Amino acid sequence: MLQYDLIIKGGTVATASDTFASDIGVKDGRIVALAENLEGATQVVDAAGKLVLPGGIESHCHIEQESASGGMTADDYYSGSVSAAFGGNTTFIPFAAQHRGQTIADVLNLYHDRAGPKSVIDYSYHLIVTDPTERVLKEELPQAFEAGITSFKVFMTYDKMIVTDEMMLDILVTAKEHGALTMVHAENNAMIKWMVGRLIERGYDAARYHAVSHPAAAEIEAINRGVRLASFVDAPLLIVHVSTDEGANIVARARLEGQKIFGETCPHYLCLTAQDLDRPGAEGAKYCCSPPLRDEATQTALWRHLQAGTFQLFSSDHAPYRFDETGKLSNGPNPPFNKVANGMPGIELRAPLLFSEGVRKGRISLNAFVALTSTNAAKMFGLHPRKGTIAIGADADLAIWDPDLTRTVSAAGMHDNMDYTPFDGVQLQGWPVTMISRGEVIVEGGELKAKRGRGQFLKRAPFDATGYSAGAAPELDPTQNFGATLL
Ligand code: DUC
Ligand code: ZN
Ligand code: ZN
Repeated sequence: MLQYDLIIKGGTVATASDTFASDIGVKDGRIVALAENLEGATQVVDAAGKLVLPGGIESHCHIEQESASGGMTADDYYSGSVSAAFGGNTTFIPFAAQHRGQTIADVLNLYHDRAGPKSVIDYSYHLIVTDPTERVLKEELPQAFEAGITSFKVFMTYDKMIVTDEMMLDILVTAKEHGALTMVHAENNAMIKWMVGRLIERGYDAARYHAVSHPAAAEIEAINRGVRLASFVDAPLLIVHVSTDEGANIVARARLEGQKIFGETCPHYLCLTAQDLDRPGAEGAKYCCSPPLRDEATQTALWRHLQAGTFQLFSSDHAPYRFDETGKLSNGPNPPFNKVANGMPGIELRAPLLFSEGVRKGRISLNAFVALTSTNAAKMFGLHPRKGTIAIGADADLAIWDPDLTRTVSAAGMHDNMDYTPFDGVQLQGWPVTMISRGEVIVEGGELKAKRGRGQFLKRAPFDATGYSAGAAPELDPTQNFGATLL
């Protein structure tokens, strides 16, 4: 009998810490051998001259999700997962969004029905919590955590989603008690509304004013407040889609103080600027996302923060709305910027952009690339060591990259359900060419080999807060507050 189901032969293996020449032996979907010259498999994949990396984990994307105003993303769990797979990913964690009045159980049932029959890669969800009632906090969220959904996002902006500071404190403490991780969209609602009001009233309604209406100061204020609130109660908090230098500085300082504060940034903040919004007609709408695109000085600063370790995660924030009446133009062919759906596609380009702009241009190491696109997400979201690494016992989730393959990005070359890509015409060097999920080849030779619905729901472990030394504020510490037990 042959010892292995699959051998990946002759590649250069890289993890978040090491790079070495090795074959990989796979049995029953898991890695069982790392050695030179393995023999004896039903199937052999030749990886000579290629890099063999842990499959990417895309931990921030919007798939088959209704926005608060009712619009549906263009990708469902089939097209979204296929596009993710072609972009080097074997796992993704989209959002399951609660709309006010919905129970968490109803939300999860809805998303299980959406994902289960369609996803070609393994998946979980982060909840989006917009209605943190007593029942949600005391019963419904703990049940979701128990079921392995151990992270959720809240919003400090948008009237239909915003949570107050008081609610944030309740939410953060609930998450901390149950080993869950809170994620936050940090922008100051009042500053944005005030800016939008003035701009529209004075006739500045073109897409380029979207960036003006979401000032850097609004993000900085909210990141600062979010970090203060989380640190006050000693709860973990992940600031998603950080788009400003000062916002990143706040994250970095909090981490230096030992706070459980984490940061994420996205390809568009490194590769595009607000100038991209300034296009003829309605074209600029393609580049409306929140937080908005900034400037070149910010790009440089965000690269520096990626290099310095401020950001643990590099995510696409894939939020696909087509450039037609189903998406960006749902409020007419020339909509004012405040009536344009927020978000851009990018799930297939997240890793290739970071590889080409980061690894190939010498800005980050190959191992940092693996950490930012896979390992750190596995650790933060309770999937490690099953996912996010190449080690004995881990799932055989592997991305075989051709580091020299050069391609020019086009919408037609993507596998999502979109009609544009904001990165059109960009030349990238280094692409994933073969994708393996639990030992099964799912992408090869430019073709999808995976069956619809083969992806599995992943029950995730609680958040691991080991190694963060700060405690709650003295006023919450019974040894310093005259004995009051408040947490
Ligand atoms: N936040 C996101 O994370 N994605 C799209 C829009 C938004 O507000
Ligand atoms: Zn957001
Ligand atoms: Zn998002």
